[in-house]
Amino acid sequence: MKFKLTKSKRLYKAAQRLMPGGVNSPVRSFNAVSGTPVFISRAKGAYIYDEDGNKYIDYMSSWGPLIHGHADPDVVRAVKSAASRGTSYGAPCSDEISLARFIAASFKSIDMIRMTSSGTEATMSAVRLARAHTSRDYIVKFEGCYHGHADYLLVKAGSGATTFGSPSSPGVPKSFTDKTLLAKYNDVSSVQKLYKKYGGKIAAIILEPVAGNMGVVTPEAGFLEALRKITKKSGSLLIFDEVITGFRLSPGGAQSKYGVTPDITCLGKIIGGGLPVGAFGGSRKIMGLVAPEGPVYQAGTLSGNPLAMAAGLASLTKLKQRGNYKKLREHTSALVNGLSDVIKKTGVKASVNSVESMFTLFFNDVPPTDYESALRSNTKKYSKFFDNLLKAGIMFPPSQFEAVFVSLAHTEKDINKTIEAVYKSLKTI
Ligand code: KE4
Repeated sequence: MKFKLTKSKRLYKAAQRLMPGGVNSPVRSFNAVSGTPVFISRAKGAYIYDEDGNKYIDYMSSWGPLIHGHADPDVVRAVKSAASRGTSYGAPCSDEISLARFIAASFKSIDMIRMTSSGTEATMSAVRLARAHTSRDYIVKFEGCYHGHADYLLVKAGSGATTFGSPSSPGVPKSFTDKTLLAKYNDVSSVQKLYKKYGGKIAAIILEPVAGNMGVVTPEAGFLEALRKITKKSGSLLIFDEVITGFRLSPGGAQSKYGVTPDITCLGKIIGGGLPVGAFGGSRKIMGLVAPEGPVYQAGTLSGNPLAMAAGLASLTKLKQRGNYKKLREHTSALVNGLSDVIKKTGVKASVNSVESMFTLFFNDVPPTDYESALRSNTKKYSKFFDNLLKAGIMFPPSQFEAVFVSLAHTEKDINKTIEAVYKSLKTI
């Protein structure tokens, strides 16, 4: 069947009249690649289907949450059952305790946790909490890391902020970002320089312990340990934004994989099983400052929503079953090894950064180690590559500066089909 996007094109036109860029989140607009976003009609397991009936092997996984794939039967059953008892109470429910208990048992840095409805709220609240705990105002973030769209974090931010060329967005008064200091990922000296100048005024360092939002960039040996040492010595806090890596890299996230314990952890995506969720957690001493126990105000109408709690619990409980992380690792390495082979075979200037079940294929002969090197990737080639794959029924993320996610629903057959499609796509570039 000839690949066509007639219905998506029509829907896109209607959407553009009602929503900025026709979408509710910029990266979905495909502006960075082919241009017409596909409108999805349904999804199941590793596959998504658009309104024109095209079927895709999905590696976006809704930007990370769907570690079991789409419409996982256990997650759907949990959501249906919760919904039959009401969709939101505006009052506490026992599933909030169950999910909080599950997460606290998985992350030794977390005694207490506050649920939110997005990763943005989680990181925004974590920074406020760190500032209150230390009575200091400055924060350090890394170029290329993305922590959601809170004003003072939209500075040289990755993900869509980079894709659409507004890493430091208009509409954010300079005074809001004056206290946001920028360092270079994997460059400890850039952090030391900031601490030399601002040391006693820095409340916290916030980072993605494995960056997913400049494409996948992994921490070099000693980098995370150095940040832990610097923050401890200066009385500032270390915040790990594990919205992507939490429960993806290991049952205890990046902090358990790399053996570095932060003071505050931000979570999202996987812990909500595909429903709106975020969370931030830490020691009793730090989290005890959060209202109503403490003075640091933080709130949310749908925080701890019973459906999101039920979906998250079902997803995490299932993920804990033996052999799942091993299966994710094996499938991802089969795919990544296959991609490296076809890159070599075609001679295309490209490289892959990968860790556990997330990776990025960069059109860059040197695997990026920071924002600067990631930005040297050839985004025009990525756009062509993405488009070829789309037409071959493979959905990679529609931007060079995002992560590809492998789920437990991807089969060996899917992996082999993907390698073949990448080979064909690279040959035409
Ligand atoms: P949300 O507010 O989008 O739930 O989470 C913000 C966030 C925080 N921290 C990290 C490490 C994140 O990756 C994100 C959001 N990720 C992007 C994609 N890389 C979400 C996709 C989108 O913006 O539509």
